[in-house]
Amino acid sequence: MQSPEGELIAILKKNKMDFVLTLPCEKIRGLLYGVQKEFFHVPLTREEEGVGISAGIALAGKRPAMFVQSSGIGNMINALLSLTGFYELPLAIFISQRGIYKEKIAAQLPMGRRLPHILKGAGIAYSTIRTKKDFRKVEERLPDIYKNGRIHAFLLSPAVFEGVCDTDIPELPSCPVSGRTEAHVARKVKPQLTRFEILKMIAPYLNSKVIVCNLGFPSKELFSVKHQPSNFYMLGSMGMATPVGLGISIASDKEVIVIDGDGSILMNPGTLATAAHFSPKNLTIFAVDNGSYGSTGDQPTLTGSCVDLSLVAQGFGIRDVQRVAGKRQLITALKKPHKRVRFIHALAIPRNKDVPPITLHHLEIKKQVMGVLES
Ligand SMILES: Cc1ncc(C[n+]2csc(CCOP(=O)(O)OP(=O)(O)O)c2C)c(N)n1
Repeated sequence: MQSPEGELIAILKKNKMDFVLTLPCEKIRGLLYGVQKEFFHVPLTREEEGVGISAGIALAGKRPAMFVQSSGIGNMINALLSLTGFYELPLAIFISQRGIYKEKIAAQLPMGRRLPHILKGAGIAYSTIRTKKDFRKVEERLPDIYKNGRIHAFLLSPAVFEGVCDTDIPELPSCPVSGRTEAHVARKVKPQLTRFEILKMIAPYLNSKVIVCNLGFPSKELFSVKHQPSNFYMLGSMGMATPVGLGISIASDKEVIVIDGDGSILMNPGTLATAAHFSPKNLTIFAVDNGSYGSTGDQPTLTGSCVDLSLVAQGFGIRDVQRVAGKRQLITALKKPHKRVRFIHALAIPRNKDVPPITLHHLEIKKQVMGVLES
């Protein structure tokens, strides 16, 4: 019997799909792996970017399809309406709809559950895919999308792909460490530690500082390594850790450390310019660069190949940039006094630690952090 991934891919092939553009969700990681192998793959840094690239692909007469998480639709709406819809360009969007089936992450509920209403309000047609039988809706709709220049969203329930990924899908390629930029090699800074190991090592230096931590495994790992009332765990909102930390640092005197990730920084790099502009001396951006979207299954990000986050931070105007990897370098960097915003680029190897979920309610997290900020 064919896997659901295989069935869906067969339909896409039959309909002569040319390009797939992806930003991962762990609920469809098997499907992502499959489409990547079968079609020309464009890995995205932000979902909105994919709408633009798809428009270009469609203008060139080819057939694009995007694979994203429901949260990513929030990053796409303007471009979908003012570009794809406005110019009547075709786009099939396959959305991993969170918040509707065995959801463990509460922050996925607001966007995931409202998604049909949001699409309706935006005038974007959609079909719900609850079981494999619903794939016939994909078969029915695809010809119209590409023939008549329409946008159509397919809302994929995690139930459809439940359980199959782990058995059927070969290992995802891990971060191509050897492909890291020459600058890394020249400075002999090679990743040695996982994110979890790094967090354990820096934990004593986080004491009583305000910590804003990246979503997913980074927050869960920090919670298990060192919980303190001044930790603000991002439970959703990819790309927003650094902006939140910047906001706190310009509105208070407290020392703030943002623990961010390469995928999240690539999703919203412009905020580094704003940080450089204000250059708060109480702000540290600690970028754990494991060359992958760790929380969704270690799909490689482009820092594993062409992007050097140290140079990115410098290019956006941050003057205090340090690239570190081993324990001694990590600690020295954190202990060093700083007079302006600093960017500590911590190279890491991929992999998550199997840690329990965060047991605090999100409003409790807020209350604890606000309590510290008021004091
Ligand atoms: C807008 C949006 N798109 C996609 C996701 C799914 N997602 C959650 S965490 C994550 C990976 C984050 O990667 P990175 O910032 O590099 O941190 P890492 O887990 O590797 O430490 C992704 C893609 C999301 N939550 N929101």
